[in-house]
Amino acid sequence: MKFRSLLALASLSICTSACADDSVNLIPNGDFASSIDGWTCDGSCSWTDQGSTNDGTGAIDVPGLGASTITSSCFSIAPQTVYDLSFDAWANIGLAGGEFDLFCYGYATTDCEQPTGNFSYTPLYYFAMGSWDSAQGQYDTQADELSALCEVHFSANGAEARMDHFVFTFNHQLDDIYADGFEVSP
Ligand SMILES: [Ca+2]
Repeated sequence: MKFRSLLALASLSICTSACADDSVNLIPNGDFASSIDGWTCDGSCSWTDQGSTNDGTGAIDVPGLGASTITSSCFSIAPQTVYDLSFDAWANIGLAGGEFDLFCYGYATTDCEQPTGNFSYTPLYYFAMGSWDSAQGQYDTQADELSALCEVHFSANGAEARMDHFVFTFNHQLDDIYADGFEVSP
């Protein structure tokens, strides 16, 4: 078998194993299936059955003058990897607008105890007034990162706010084989 064919096979097998993980959402309870378990708030928050999708799952609900930050639990990530992330937000704020800023932070330990200083920032400027809006971003992990957590800092001008459908999924690895250009078919 020619060298190029072997390379193609090697790339295919890498894609097969990596692509199998594409749909795995790494954020624990990112869809608030039946509770806000795994999430913490810096003020009052609760579970609501009014989620962003019609899949029968709920959302995290923050009353006006409730929390201003919600934080996920810690989850495992792979070093040198690009992840896609997204989330949905809802508020009842009239014409004033609001802002939901998603931050995801990386840690060099498996338990989110040793921050690396690396993070991603995905802002959602909200003007939808009583309907769901969404934001998408990416997070590139460093060579020393093994865990992460995400949190939203938000300002909804004292109005009720909801967040739902947090997704953090594998996009691609930053390995040498990709840097060499073999991700492109010959
Ligand atoms: Ca949901």
